[in-house]
Amino acid sequence: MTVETTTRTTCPYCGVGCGVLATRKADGSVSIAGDPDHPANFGKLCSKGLALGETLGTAQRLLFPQVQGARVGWDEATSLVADKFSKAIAEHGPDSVAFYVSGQFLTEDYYVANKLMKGFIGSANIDTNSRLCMASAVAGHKRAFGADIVPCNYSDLEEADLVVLTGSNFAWCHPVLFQRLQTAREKRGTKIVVIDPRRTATAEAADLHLAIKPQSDVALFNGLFKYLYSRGEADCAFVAAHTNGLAETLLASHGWTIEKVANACGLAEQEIEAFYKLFAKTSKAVTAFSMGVNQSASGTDKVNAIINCHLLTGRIGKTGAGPFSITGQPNAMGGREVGGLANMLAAHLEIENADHREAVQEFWKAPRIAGKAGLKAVDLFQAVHDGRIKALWIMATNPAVSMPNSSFIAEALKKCPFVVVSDVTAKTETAQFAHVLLPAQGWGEKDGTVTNSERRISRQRGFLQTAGEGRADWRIMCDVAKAMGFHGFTYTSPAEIFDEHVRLTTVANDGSRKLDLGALLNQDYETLPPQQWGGERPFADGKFQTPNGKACFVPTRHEAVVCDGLTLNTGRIRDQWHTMTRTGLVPKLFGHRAEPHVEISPLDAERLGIAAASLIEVHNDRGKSLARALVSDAVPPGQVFQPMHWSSSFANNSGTNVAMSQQRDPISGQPALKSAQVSLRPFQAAWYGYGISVEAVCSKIDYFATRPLVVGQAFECADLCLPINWLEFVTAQFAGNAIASSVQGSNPAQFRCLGLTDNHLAFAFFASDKPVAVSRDWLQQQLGKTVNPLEILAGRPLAAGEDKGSILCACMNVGRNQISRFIDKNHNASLQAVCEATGAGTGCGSCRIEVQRMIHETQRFTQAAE
Ligand SMILES: Nc1nc2c(c(=O)[nH]1)N[C@H]1C(S)=C(S)[C@@H](COP(=O)(O)OP(=O)(O)OC[C@H]3O[C@@H](n4cnc5c(=O)[nH]c(N)nc54)[C@H](O)[C@@H]3O)O[C@H]1N2
Ligand SMILES: Nc1nc2c(c(=O)[nH]1)N[C@H]1C(S)=C(S)[C@@H](COP(=O)(O)OP(=O)(O)OC[C@H]3O[C@@H](n4cnc5c(=O)[nH]c(N)nc54)[C@H](O)[C@@H]3O)O[C@H]1N2
Ligand code: SF4
Ligand SMILES: [Mo]
Repeated sequence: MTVETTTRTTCPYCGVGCGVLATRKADGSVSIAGDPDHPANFGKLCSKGLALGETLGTAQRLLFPQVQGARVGWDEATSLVADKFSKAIAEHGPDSVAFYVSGQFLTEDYYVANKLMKGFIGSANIDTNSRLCMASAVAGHKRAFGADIVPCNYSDLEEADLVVLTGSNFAWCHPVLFQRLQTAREKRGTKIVVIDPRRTATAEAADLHLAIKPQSDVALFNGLFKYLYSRGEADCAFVAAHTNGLAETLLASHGWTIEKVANACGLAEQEIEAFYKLFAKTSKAVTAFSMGVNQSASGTDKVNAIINCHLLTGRIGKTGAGPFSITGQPNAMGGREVGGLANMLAAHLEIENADHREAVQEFWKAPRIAGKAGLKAVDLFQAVHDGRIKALWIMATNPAVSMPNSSFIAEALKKCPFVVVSDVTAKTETAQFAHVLLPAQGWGEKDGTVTNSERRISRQRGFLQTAGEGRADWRIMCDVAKAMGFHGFTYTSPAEIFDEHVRLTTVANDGSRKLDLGALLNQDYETLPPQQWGGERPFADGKFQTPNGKACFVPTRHEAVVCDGLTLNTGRIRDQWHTMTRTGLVPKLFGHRAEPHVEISPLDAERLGIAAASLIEVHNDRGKSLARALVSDAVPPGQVFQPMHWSSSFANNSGTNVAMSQQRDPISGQPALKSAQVSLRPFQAAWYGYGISVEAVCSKIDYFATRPLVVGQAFECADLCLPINWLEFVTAQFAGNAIASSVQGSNPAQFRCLGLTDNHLAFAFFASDKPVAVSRDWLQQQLGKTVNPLEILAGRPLAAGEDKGSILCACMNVGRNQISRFIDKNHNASLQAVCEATGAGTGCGSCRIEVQRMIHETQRFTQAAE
């Protein structure tokens, strides 16, 4: 290829759904930029989106179909899968098989999976990781609006005067949208309230942060409801014309005085009152929510408690106002449109409704149609464990890491007679249990559509040649369906599938369903521009999708949660995506957080004898994991926070979900992934280690966390036992290369060594009885270079000023030391000045909050010193 080609596509990560321009250079490399014309991001991208070009290598890819680890051809793999599924169905009935799919599927993949399971196999045993993500929002929307419809769009965040972010770390998880909000706020003075038990980066940017007790959201919003009503803030005309059921909900909120709310939420009455007052007086108010709301045993009630307040004040369907569920995955919304969850049918038609079933069956010309809801994720894996599921097909998700109680999931997968996994890599925990592994096309190769948080459908377009024999997920399923003898899967392109999906949304739709994509019918799929369904605000006309067209208030119950031990809260960090199969390939995305960690309050750390940067064992009766202690007052005493990302692919004995329980919301079936009861104890490491190596290293010691470098890898490690002989230990465990130089300290845990290949640094290893203190960023840059061995063994540059420190700004590669050196010299520098001088925060901007914190801390320190 000699010319550069630029393709307009969409980011495969979060639900913001940013438009991406991917340019294939003449040398085959790919450069990534934000699409200035995409209405989600107008040219911006976050650290993860900007690093997409570095995830396209094929070294980690699954290239060929495999059966029991051996390469086979597609025909053999396809007929084996078809046979096993057909046999299970013939012997044990359609409910003995299941699909577990993903919000990272394209709409076309999702449509085919759902059609195959519900219309042709005749079971509704298809569930998805969206059960762990959006199920409570879906259930809440259905109860309130009669259908799963998101009332807002992104510009509402910019046009609101108050944005309440609850259960959402917006700054890290939806960074481009957060930047849009911040930019609007600079002009408009938007007030931001953050409701989160932790002081997140988002909370630091807020005007008011309510650090509520975990799981007390329903109390807070029931109290708000009562406050609004009793202060005469209800929009009586709206309530009368457009809602049902006020009386019951009023009754349910009756007892929620500010005092009682303060007690339930563990906050001061003044804080609650400040929030309520602000909400009461600001008619342009958006309440945006995500996993802190949805992933809860009371998730659906939390959603409705929020919606109730918006209905009461008529703040819905209007510019700058509404309850706004923010989706997680790139196509969480598209999956809901095609009905790809166990309790849905298709195109917002209901599985419980016989007319709907008949309409869909007729449209599909399907031999049968699932007559009842299927198993939801947690129940589905329970059924796998019980032996009720004989054949399971997992696509585009890694449940062995992301489902709660992961040891139980591993057991279930191990027991299952037939497991098929479709993925872009074989290096996932789930893939280890597969009888058949099918290589899927990855981002950049595949083609289709996704729908973002504001109901905007965008095209993802391929611009790369497919690695190995990878195939589109829809095509893999169609081939299996055909081999099972089903008609109706003869598509030759995603455009045909999309067209069928679009037509299904118009079936039996006389305007009764707002999900009507009819307008897209005559548009060219290849050039389809991003567009929203349901209009900017689907409820602008005040008509909801309930039988009488009115929205429903839903009485909600606060259940106090008692926890004797510590509450384990879990979630995301800024620069990693889920189980790290893609972001984990990019060295710079480890600059922000390098290894599994647990945030713990200084008080609990002291009480439990946990030193900063030491290792902790997080445990309960389901299992245990190891992680680095990040002592921080961002988490209140009694709570700890562990990111969900790490698994045994990146660190021995890590994995947050070993501790999580199967507890779930009774209505949505969504697991309570934000709260488990755990205990912590110090890991009694006899030594801690840090190393870098050009060659791959893997070790079986207790704790070993690795991350990629541009060349080679870096690792952190620790063990309960001291090696008898360090030289032998290092040679055996870490590197094939001979050790060129070493230093043994007086303390038996102290040891440093390095290895050279042709005079270039091949590896270096440092051990100590305390967490190793060396200049990691500098050392990592020395790998593969000609070095001064003394300098390497010292662990830091002998000349001052060369050490960047850990990377704070992943986009511009700016380290903490660089920033603090500038702040030290320029005490009164503004955030803008620091960013301009150092380059930090001038990419996606999501580290600006942390730069601001560094400035504040220096100023505080200087003031105290003065
Ligand atoms: N960087 C990054 N971004 C992502 C992803 C990623 O993996 N990495 N994943 C995407 C996906 S799929 C999703 S679902 C979204 C998730 O996006 P978010 O929901 O914003 O992220 P989380 O970190 O899961 O959880 C949000 C917050 O809920 C808080 N929380 C915990 N318990 C409670 C509670 O009882 N009440 C309240 N009010 N808050 C509580 C937690 O402290 C946490 O800060 O992010 C998307 N974006
Ligand atoms: N403790 C805890 N657990 C959680 C959460 C939490 O907050 N706390 N959050 C939950 C939420 S909201 C979510 S969304 C889930 C996410 O959890 P998962 O969906 O399990 O996480 P991913 O790592 O995104 O898994 C996607 C998989 O699909 C593969 N893949 C990528 N592209 C393609 C493709 O085109 N085709 C195919 N076939 N495969 C592909 C990737 O390599 C990867 O293995 O985790 C949930 N688990
Ligand atoms: S905010 Fe970041 S992760 Fe989300 S879609 Fe945009 S670039 Fe991708
Ligand atoms: Mo999610």
